[in-house]
Amino acid sequence: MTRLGIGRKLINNLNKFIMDTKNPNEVKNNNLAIVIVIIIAVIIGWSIFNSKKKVSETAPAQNSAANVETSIADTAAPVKEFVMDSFYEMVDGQPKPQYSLKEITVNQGDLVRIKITVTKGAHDFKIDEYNVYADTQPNQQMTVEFTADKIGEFIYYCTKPGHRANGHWGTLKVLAK
Ligand SMILES: [Cu+2]
Repeated sequence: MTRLGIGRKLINNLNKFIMDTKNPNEVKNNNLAIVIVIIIAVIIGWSIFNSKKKVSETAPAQNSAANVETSIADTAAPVKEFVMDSFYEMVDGQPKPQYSLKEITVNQGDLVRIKITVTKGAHDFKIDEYNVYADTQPNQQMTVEFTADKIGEFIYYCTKPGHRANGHWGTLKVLAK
């Protein structure tokens, strides 16, 4: 806009100069001056047009890049990560298998990531409704991952004989958005 301002000022000054010149002998010179003014105006106008064109060419590219980032951020599901041990302990001479987390609460649509480490005994991990299963191996962290697309309460449990009945289970709560 400053270039436009300078251009206008220049044209105004030249016009003023032409108007102020009353001498008829200078009419031809005036005509020449008018032609020069027009040429200058065209050059300035052209350069402004080009500079605006450059801006309008680059601006949409930047906007679309920003839109892509936004849409990725909007669609990417929040990740809910949990870490738990899977083990048994002796209670009154009886083995009590269990997960260290008895309850997990997430929101519908969350990407749920559960890292499970078996620290004692032989166990696995299953959620029937989500078709999630991990044959967890002793002393190594194993990860299950799924999208919590179903609302409700679901049981995660160990399928080893007698384990679920003896307490090797927990509750996954998926809350509506
Ligand atoms: Cu178990």
